[in-house]
Amino acid sequence: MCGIVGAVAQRDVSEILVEGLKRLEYRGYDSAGVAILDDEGNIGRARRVGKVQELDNALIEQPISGGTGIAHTRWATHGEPSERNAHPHLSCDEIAVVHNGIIENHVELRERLRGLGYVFASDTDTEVICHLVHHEMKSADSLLAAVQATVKQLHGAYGTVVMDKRQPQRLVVARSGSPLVIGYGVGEHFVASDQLALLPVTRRFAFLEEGDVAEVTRREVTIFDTDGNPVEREITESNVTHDAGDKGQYRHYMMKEIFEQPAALQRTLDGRLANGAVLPEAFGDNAAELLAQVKHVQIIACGTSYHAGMTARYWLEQHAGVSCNVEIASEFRYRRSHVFPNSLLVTISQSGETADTLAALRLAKEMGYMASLTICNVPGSSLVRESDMAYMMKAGAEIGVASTKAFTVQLAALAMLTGAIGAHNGMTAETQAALVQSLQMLPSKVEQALGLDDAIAALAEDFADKHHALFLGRGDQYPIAMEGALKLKEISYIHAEAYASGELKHGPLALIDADMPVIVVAPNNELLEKLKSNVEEVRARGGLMYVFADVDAKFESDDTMKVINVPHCDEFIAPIIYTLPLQLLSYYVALIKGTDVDQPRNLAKSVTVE
Ligand code: HGA
Repeated sequence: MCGIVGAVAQRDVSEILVEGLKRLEYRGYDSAGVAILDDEGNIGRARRVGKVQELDNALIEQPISGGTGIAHTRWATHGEPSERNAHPHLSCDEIAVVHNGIIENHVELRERLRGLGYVFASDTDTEVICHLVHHEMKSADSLLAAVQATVKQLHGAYGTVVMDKRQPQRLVVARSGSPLVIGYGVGEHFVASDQLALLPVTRRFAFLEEGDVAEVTRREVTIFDTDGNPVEREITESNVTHDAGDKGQYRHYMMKEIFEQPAALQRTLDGRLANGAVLPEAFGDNAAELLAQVKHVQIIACGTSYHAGMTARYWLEQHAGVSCNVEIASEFRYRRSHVFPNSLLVTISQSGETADTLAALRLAKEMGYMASLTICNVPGSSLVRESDMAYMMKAGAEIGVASTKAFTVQLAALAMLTGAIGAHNGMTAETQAALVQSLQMLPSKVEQALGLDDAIAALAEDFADKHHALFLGRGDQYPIAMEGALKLKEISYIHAEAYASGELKHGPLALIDADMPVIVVAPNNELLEKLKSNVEEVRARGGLMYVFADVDAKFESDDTMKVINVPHCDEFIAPIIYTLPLQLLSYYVALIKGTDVDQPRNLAKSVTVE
């Protein structure tokens, strides 16, 4: 999603800005731009639709240099992706602004500003910030004061950086709903929407909190809270690594990340299982005491993380003896819901900045949940900072927009949560030990499942000319079917839907014909016979099936069905194992279709807008 980079230095900052944008590219965006204040006090601006490389080429042809600058990758929410809508936006060639988020009262502000004589050059909501700051500068005694007055008038979400040519060598930044981090250098300072953008120039960061406004100059960073009081925000030394530059032997990050899963799972399990039990400390220092009191779990997430939560509902209710609800964050936050006694709120988000999930957490905190836990891959992210407990996934940076390794690591974390909560709700020591043993086998089982690579690459050919696909699963494999369908949609643009296969006869069976491939996930579990009946329902209507099945499930390939045998595994970890062939299938189909696998159209990685 949108990326922001800013710098105030003695040296030319153009390269720092462009390199920063490149590091945020994986999030998905449609255009990029930069504005730099040169030594003569003029703002030079370049904007391009498409990749940051286009912007880079433009800057090579016509360099813009100077010591203060801001840059942006835009994922359009208001106004089509075009050069005129790309950030930075200017007001009267004096103020430049970049912004992540959505200004909800932009229509009303736009009208007011038009009345004041401002002419709008774009269709974005962002441009109102720019003119509003310009207008406030007429009565304010500093850029800081003008921005403070401006943000009071904004409704919605923003992470914004403002530059004024009349007040050189400074940036003013403000955060409400979209993350911003300040990077501390020696005699120079930086800002960004994600620390990854600034790793080449510094490792010392302070994360702005909600409502903060900060003035950043070469020598000083001064931060003010919502009420305008000066505040200190802790400066931490980051040990985050950025491996985005290296795809290794792989053609795409997505493939690299699919094959990283054994290592990512091993990392997430290391040190968190001992003596046949899950160590509650995996969820935070204070987790042992809190998890012991849980009687109900409410999971909140979006997209792939939601599917991980759906799977966990089966596990928690079956093995941990607690009730569980799972809800999409954007629904939860706008609906009236009730809190059960001793309820644990669990949020799941790869980035820890998913706007809807973060808003749902904040809302839930006011609703009286016993405690909150986040399962998250990014240390220091908003969800981690604002939750009572945090499970750090340690999956490593995930660059591909379509989530792969983050999903299976989230599932491993939720399996551990099942053990940690179950231990206090009647899960026997034997069941706990069996769960731990299954988890310990995960990395090697995943490695084995990746051995299906060639077989699935061949299978993908069948999908190249298809426009629709149906995924079926039952029980804890139903969310896996949903995740398989989502992956196929995301990267190959084939319309795919998932159903709990018992639902077939209630509607989707009407869609079955030879042009609608049906993908079935069929481990050998207690629902196998039921699933086999559903398979027969499809066969009787001339459907073509692709069945991912345990050898012992005894499916055989014939004219209407291709069977791919998935390595045998314990039932508990089967949802994780069956995810892998579906990831590989969507990857190879996308490859054949020639789509942009790592940055699929219209999508963004870290969804920081509502
Ligand atoms: N609303 C602004 C910024 C969008 C954004 O933050 N995307 O991630 C625009 O449409 O330009």
